[in-house]
Amino acid sequence: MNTVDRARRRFLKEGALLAGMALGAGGVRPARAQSPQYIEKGRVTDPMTVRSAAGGSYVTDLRKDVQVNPRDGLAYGERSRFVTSMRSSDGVNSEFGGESNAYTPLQDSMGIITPAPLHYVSSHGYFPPDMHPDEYRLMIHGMVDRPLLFTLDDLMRLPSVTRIHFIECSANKTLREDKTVQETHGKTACSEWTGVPLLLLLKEAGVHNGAQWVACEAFSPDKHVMSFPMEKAMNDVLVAYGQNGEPVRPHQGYPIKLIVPGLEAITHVKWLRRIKVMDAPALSSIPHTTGQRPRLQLMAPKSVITFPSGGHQLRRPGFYEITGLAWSGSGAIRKIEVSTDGGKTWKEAQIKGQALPIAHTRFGFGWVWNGEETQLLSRCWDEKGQAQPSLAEYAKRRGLSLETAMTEAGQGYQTWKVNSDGSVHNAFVS
Ligand SMILES: Nc1nc2c(c(=O)[nH]1)N[C@H]1C(S)=C(S)[C@@H](COP(=O)(O)O)O[C@H]1N2
Ligand SMILES: [Mo]
Repeated sequence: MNTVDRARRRFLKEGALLAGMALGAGGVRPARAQSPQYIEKGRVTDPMTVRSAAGGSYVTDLRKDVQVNPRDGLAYGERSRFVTSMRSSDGVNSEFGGESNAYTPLQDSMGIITPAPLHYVSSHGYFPPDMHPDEYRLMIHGMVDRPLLFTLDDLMRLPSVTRIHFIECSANKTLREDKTVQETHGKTACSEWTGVPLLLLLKEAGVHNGAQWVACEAFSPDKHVMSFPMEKAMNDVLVAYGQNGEPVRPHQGYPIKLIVPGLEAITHVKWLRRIKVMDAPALSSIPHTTGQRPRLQLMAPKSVITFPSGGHQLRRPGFYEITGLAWSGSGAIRKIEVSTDGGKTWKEAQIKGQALPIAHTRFGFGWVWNGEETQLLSRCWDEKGQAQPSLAEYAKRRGLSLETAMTEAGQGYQTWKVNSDGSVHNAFVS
């Protein structure tokens, strides 16, 4: 028996679980199986007719330089009009006039890459600066032998690396009133970043002995400055110009975003213009945050079920693949467990695709919903053996009340309550 047969057999054996999907209570009986059809000028034809009617004309033109009408969605692809997933916002930051925060719609996410137009945005209320790439300069100075100035072209000529990393704002936390996973966890996203290792630029500049820190500054009006130790700078930091196969988007820091893998997202300076090598951390220049100290926090292991999650509606009992994301600032995710009974029992989930270091990791878990009220939650471990703490564990460790632990750190296992009517709600965290 070949693998296809085996897979088919397994599928048929498990088919009983799936039966409820097509024909179960409330299910719509599918129409008689039909061969694929194309609709042409309002007439239904079969594919052969369409092909012969077209007379093969679409392969006769060998030119490929014809201008595309920018309005027909072909020049820069648009998604189907039936796909409506969008960032949500928590309103306008009156101090600076821009939107405060925009959240990733994780409830619709697939795989591990967040499309750039859906990547969450946190810009402390500022609109993205609109700089022509020819005017861009990156300065490396301070305790170095040779202060350097790079144009964007200079940076793009250097040996590049491409890596997939998540970023997460340390304010990514569940509030009781949050309804969807976009609201509870939408301040994280994961992209494929392309850029120059900071290590390479620092080596070129020649770092002095005794230099312990780098301070990285933006050219946005807030002059966002963040410091982190030389050890990190010489390790895996990326001066990124690429995001998911195209230039970094304006909201993410065009033309350059600093990627500091695993550190809280506030250190990932957008619109980067200056890196100063120092013997002490620079004080943060953001007056409206508490960040007057250098920020070095590696993001703790975290996981969340993205389907089903708050706002989803299960239409009938039967088989569902529970799916979600897990990540850690310290390395790769090793294990994810899911509970479908409010945390009484746990079973290991399946890692879908690869578990990459400091990247969102997709998990799946086959579940047969019996139609009764229950609670779904997940927890994870990373390759360093660190566990995602439950809220109680976290509170105990820090000597906090559960409520304070939650508002302070956004820790705990996100819990989704499934009602017997199939509606799914935020049950806060366990
Ligand atoms: N220049 C600049 N960089 C910045 C910020 C900012 O306001 N200005 N916000 C920081 C914070 S708090 C976060 S969470 C991340 C968000 O990155 P994103 O908007 O690309 O998701 O950018 C960081 N880098
Ligand atoms: Mo943030």
